[in-house]
Amino acid sequence: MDDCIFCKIAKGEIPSNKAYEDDKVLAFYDLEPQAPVHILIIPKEHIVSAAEITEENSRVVAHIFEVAAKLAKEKKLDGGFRIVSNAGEDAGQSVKHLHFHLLGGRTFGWPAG
Ligand code: DGP
Repeated sequence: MDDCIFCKIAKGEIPSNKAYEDDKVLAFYDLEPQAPVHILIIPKEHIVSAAEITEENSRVVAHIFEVAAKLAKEKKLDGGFRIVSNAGEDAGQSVKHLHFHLLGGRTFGWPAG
């Protein structure tokens, strides 16, 4: 996707503060952190949102959760953490490339905050 900002970040065309990278996924620090630790984990392939996860592309989602668990350990989020994926307008998804927010380092309200 030529005009997708997260595709550009995944390709290194736009710089990011990386937390983890391999051939399938990239994790980088959110520009507008909502918690002491706020990392975005994205598939390198363009998937619009969680609404577009299928049998064909879901393997990378499992991998993203493995990376999230590894990062949570690395960042010592021993008290807990939250993983959020906003999908679509009602959820406030602002970037139309599947991403998972890994948030930690504070306590969280439910369902928001
Ligand atoms: P969402 O609202 O769920 O679509 O989250 C998108 C997040 O992406 C939001 O927390 C801000 C972050 N973000 C947007 N553009 C950039 C960028 O260019 N670099 C980084 N590091 N984060 C970005």
